[in-house]
Amino acid sequence: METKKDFFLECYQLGIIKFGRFTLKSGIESPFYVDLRPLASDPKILKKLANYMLDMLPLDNFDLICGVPYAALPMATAMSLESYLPLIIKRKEAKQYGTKKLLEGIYTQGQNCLLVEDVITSGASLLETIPEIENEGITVSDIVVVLDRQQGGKEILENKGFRVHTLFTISEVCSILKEEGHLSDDEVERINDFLAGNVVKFKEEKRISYEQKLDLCDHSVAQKLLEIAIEKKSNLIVSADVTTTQELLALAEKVGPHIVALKTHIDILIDFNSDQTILPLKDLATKYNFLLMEDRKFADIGNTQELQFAYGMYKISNWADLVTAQVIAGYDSLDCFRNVGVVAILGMSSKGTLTDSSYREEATKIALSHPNVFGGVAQNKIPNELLLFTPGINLADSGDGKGQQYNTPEHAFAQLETDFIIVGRGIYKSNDPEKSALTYRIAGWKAYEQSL
Ligand code: S5P
Repeated sequence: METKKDFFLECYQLGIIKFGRFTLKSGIESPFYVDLRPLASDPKILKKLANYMLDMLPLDNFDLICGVPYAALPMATAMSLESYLPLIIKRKEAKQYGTKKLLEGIYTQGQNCLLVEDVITSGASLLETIPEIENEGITVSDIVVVLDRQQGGKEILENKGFRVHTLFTISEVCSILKEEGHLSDDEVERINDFLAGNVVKFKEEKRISYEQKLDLCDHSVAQKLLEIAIEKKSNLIVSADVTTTQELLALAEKVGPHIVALKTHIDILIDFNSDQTILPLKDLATKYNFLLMEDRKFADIGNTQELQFAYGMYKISNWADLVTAQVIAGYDSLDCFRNVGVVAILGMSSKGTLTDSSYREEATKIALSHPNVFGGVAQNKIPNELLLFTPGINLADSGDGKGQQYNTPEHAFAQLETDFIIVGRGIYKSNDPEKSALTYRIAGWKAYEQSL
């Protein structure tokens, strides 16, 4: 059976909470941002949400149900459909014509109305809405809320005699997200600080710039990548996970001006042909000045990797500027990658990955000491001597339903001090990949500059 925690994680996938640095309407800086409106766009989730909310209540107490405009309107509607409680609609502003009514629907004086709210912060919007309903002769005794931001609103309303039922609190949600690896200790601490009413201290330590990294990283491919980043003002790598040569080349043409590297999974192409795939791809790489990164994630003994790297139909060693490799087979297994740069897989972005901290520590030691390795793929900070590549970046989603877990460029730069963001579906699945690439490039560069 689905638990409330599972349900929350399902909701989280819709991108309802973002972590980073947000300036609220009041001017205060918050370490998180909540917007529950996406819940209404997933009918299954909305229906489940309605039932979770109704389950918390003694329904016999109510004659009517009403949502605080606008975000709670679909929630109240769904709850009405699930419970047969009649819905009334509260306007934000009275009509300028006709009845000038603030409440629409069928109701009579003396009825008790259940109020629905998406998020409760200070309680201000509820304190504004309740008298407007009560002015129509309707009573309000209970308020049901999806998420309590724990900033005093619930207590204010309870002190005025209302019963406030909340499905989730922000602390509960944070501990779920921490458990699932979506939040670091630092972030949780900052959120707790914020909830305790303190002005949050966002870390002011400076990361080192691409120019400083140029002095620190001596691998020629690392230097080339950094030079391109500085020249193009971009830290974006597009993951071209498409399955035909035509799509690959079309995508490279569109995103080429905005990227430092194009990441391929060359073995997913159904029509790979060295002359027709690689030659034009290399031309585009020269035309737009980006590198080719083959995300092969080698994971075998040195001898086999050497064959996989240089032989077979893909002949990766002939065209890739950099490759990804697991370090599972140990230091010597990486010796075969001559003439390319290796980005070691230190930690993965997927749910339940086995790359725990002790694995990452050992893998990082190998990455630091092997001359072929100049970077790492990880979801945590790595030493400055290595360039950090962070996949699992998406501005719109927080997951893909297949285990992928997404973060924003802001998170990757502010929390992980990443060097390069890797974006796949956020770009190649969008209606306008060129425009999306530009959006991610700007977001990535801004996040980099802000982290300096
Ligand atoms: O931990 C990882 C490592 C990699 S290289 N998680 C990842 O998602 N990747 C790759 O990045 C993955 O193979 C895919 O090509 C890309 C992410 O694609 P997206 O569509 O989820 O952005």
